[in-house]
Amino acid sequence: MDSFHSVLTLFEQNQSFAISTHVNPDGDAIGSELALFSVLKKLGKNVRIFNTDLVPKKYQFLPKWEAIENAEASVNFSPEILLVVDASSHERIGPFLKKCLIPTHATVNIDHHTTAEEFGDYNIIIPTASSTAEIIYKLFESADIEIDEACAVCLYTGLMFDTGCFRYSNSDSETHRIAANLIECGNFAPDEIYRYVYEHVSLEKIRLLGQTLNTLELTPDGKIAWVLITQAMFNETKTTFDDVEGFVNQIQAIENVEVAICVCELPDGNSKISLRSEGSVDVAELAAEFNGGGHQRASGCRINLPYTSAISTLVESAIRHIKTI
Ligand SMILES: [Mn+2]
Repeated sequence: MDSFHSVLTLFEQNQSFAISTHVNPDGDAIGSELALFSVLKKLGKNVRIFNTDLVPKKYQFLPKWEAIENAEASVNFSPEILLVVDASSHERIGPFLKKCLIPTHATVNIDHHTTAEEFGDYNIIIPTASSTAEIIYKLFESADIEIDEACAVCLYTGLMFDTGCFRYSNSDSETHRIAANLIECGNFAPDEIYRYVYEHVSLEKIRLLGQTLNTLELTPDGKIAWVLITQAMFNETKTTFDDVEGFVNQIQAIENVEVAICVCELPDGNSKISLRSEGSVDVAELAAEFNGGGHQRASGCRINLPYTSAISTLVESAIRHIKTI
């Protein structure tokens, strides 16, 4: 690929690099940053990583995670090259970094989101790739760059996270082949990585999940299921909106459920919605009715209504979508 070649040439011809990613970084974001970091370090480059948000606890097993610095630390660093990974848009690295982290030579944007903007001087955007980690793997592979153990662990974590542990439809034979190669290069046990990422759930979150499941309701035919999380539930369990991650998938997993809806009461009394579909209903279309967006099987929107009205409006809409299939 031409864009691979241009970016590899930048690696050769420049000495100082900064790396960043989106706010609230996930496994793919952090794994991709650290994989680039380890390879550039090995090439003898001056390289630093700056993120708006801290590394979540569950990713604090990744090799060299401590190297990730906060946004303010970037003020006296003027890199030749800025590498932005998995971000969708320049804004998503956070306002401070967008304003202050300016490379003297070029910005490189590496991403796999279908909505990714071409904000870089160089853009490697591959929407068919499962993850940014997969793109970085292919970038290294194309130049015969050695993927050492640290790099392999980071890329595997990105791949695993963005494919939902190889459960989503973005996971195919190629994703599995890459995963197998990474396991061989990295000499690690995949189950150990799984445990780090998914089995460090806080007790508070489990209590919130318990309360959330108590609110479960279904349409009489069992095809639409929804749960509700109120501000009172957050307060009582000492949790925040971040802890809701993954709940809607549990509802989607119920037998016969075609559309799963998770409604969250916002501090201002309005509602934030996550939607999942097993495939028959396009929940991106459903979300679009409320100015939201996403993918066919996973989407979200905000509805400026209290949760009771938001739920009835959404369920009615979902019923219409199921009828038109
Ligand atoms: Mn990603």
